[in-house]
Amino acid sequence: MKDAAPAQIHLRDYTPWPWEVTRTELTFRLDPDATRVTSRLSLRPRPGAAPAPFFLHGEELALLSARIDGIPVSPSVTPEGLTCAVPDGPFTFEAEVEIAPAANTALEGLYMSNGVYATQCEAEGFRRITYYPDRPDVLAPFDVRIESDAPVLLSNGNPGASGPGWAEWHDPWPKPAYLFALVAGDLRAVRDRFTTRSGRAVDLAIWVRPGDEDRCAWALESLKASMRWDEERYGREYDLDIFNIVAVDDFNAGAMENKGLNIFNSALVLASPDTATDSDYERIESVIAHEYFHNWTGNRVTCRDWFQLCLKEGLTVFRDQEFTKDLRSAPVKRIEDASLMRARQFREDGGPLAHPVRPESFVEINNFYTITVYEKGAEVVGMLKRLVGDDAWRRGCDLHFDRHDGQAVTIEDWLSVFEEVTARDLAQFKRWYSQAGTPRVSVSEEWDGTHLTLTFRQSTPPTPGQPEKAPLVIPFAIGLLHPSGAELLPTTVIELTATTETRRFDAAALAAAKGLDTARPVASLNRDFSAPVIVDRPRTTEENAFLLAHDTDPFLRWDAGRDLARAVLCDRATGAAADDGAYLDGLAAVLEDPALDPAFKAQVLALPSEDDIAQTLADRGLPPEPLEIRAAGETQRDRIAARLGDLLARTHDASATPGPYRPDAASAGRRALAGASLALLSRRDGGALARAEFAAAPDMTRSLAALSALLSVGAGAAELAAFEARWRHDRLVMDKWFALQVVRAAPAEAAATARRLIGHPLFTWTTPNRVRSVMGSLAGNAAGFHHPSGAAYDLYTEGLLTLDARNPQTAARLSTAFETWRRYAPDRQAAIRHRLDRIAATPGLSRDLGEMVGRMLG
Ligand code: 0A1
Ligand code: ZN
Repeated sequence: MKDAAPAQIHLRDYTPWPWEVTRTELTFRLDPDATRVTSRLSLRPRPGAAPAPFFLHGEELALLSARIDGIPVSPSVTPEGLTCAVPDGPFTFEAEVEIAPAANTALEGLYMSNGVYATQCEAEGFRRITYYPDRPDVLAPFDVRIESDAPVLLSNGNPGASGPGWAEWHDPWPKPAYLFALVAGDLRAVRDRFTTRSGRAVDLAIWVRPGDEDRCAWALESLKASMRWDEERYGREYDLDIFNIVAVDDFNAGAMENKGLNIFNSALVLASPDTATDSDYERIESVIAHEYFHNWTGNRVTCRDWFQLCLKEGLTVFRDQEFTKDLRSAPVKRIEDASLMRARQFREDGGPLAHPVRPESFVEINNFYTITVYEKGAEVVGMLKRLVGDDAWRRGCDLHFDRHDGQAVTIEDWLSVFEEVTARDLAQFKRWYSQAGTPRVSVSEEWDGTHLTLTFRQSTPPTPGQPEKAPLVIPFAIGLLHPSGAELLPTTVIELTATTETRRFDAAALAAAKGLDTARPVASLNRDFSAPVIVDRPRTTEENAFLLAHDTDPFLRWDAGRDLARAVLCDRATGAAADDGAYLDGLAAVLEDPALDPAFKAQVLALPSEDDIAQTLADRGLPPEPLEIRAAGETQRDRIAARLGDLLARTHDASATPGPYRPDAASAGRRALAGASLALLSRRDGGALARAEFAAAPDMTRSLAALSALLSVGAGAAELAAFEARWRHDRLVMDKWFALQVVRAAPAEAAATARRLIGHPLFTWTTPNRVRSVMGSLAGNAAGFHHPSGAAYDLYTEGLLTLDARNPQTAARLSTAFETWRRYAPDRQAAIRHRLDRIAATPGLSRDLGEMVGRMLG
């Protein structure tokens, strides 16, 4: 267990470490219960450093011996690390420690997953391997020797000498300890080769458990595509002779960019048409790219301290988003990213866990690998690119890489290269990094018969610790449309900098130039989701219908359709009269339009999430009632099926993808549309078509779509059993089986379903994917999670506590299910508060979960 009263760490307290590590040599003698790690650090004082005690981080280590310059010493040891007296000049520090990887269920440091040794050192896991200055601004070249009878022994960098039972690795690129990795076990490689554009031959290998070799082809293709893309788009080449990726089943996150040895959650590597869905394929492609891109944005240029996390994460997410846009459909990807921001980041930004993209304090850094740091961080990078333009963007990135290669830097360093390249002052823009909360841009319009005047007013609500907000630089893309549907003003980016700004457009002249009559135009606001803000300019049903039919910006078309759906669902959920005529007409027109991409149609066909409706109601001061929201969605789906049934049937049939499964975006889009149509059609036929499709499903995408459609109409018991019988042996497919039942359970049955699955022989608290498939899915079933019986709250609370004793990081992440508690009516607030209080009062709570619950209650 961690500290009882842990301290806050503040950005303002940063000081550099007084020493430099010129070389790190490590030897591992692996054993599940008693691994011996010997370390030899070559150190010298950092020039100009003030005298300070020599402290090395270390947690849960048994120190066996320590030596300075070869002479035994007895450091003073605390649960956080060791301190000892050291010489004034250069010296070596050696230590031998013992650790127990098999007992490590927290999955931080060195642990075991199905008999394979693996590491996870970001953010502060290396200190569970040996004593070290475990901070990202201490960089060193690493030499590693592994002794073990495991057949495969891997670490970072290039391979050195090896023999039976041992192997050596040398990483020439200085790196912080968080990028260290070691893997050992019975693994098989699927290999390929990549030649960089300057001619370096790189051996690529994906290491998996025996039997999984035939599920690596997609990950390898994605890796090669990423390597090529980074050369073409950013001029960045790979810099070692070898690039290894290892898939492990037990992993707290998605994947990790350790230098030359990426370690992945197996769910983000392994794919075959039989076992993985189209979304899995897309995710794998983007996460492989994300980790690969970190080689430059994160590894070659790293972060000075953990407050700068967005420096590597925001930028790398932005780069992986660009990669997906280039390989797939840019508008569809933009809609996905904007939906994620609105669904998850706006929710975080509007609740008790809100924090800036660059936080200013933390108790446990693992709690800040958030949607805000990653996704809002990427949006901030995207806004920067939009503001400086493509050309300056590339020159700025080049300068960043040239200037800071091998360094650990800050957001100030990052912004200053763009200031230099553009001669533009980015001081105000920097507020995006320091101010939490989702900005609102309210837009009012004035029409005088010839001119349209738009007035923009920006504000950012108070967030924890930040009562007052200053205006931001907001690149706000707009367009104007003539009532005939013609575009009068093509996409134009307005830079909003003051609290209130006004722009006047000569609509008469714009119309005349196109040979059109003068008429009041319709404004299309925040095109392409150009800024991560809430636009406060309620659109009428007519305006939404018009934009859905005519806007040239695909994001706005989708957004207008979403607004129509949201209005209908909010009315239904609050018992108001709902008129869905315009919405249904708009849907029909989209489905009938042969020019539209099927993937886009599938996005338009999806209803807003229950959480979206809950938040919309809460914003209007109406406490949301999750059961009513569920009922509103069910009614609406029935109505869509009744009204558009024939069209949906035609859409479904026309979206067939005959022939062998291909994971490309066009095929996946057709399957997405077929699946969305099937779900709605099942409401008319009681699941008959879905049952037939399930029986004949040629791949996992269609099998799961059919099963999901069946479960959502209360059918599918036989199919669930058949699915289990077929896939029992396959952990990744079984995660889908666990998750789907909980997500699709009726509200009154969700908690009982989850409880039953926790009792299933294949359930385990030690594999995060499995825990998330039940617990995460329960939180995702909003009407089930918030059922008035409180059964889900109880189960979830028990689950968090059970998990916390084994894996604090994953428990802390799952606890965010409660972050919205203040949006509900008083009785439900009290019910959730009671559970949060119970968690907070639990003796021995981890620092991770303790901090989260404290902030949520705070
Ligand atoms: N840097 C990784 C994410 C990551 C972060 C923390 C982890 O364990 C605590 C694991 C992975 C990425 O952005 O992909
Ligand atoms: Zn990352």
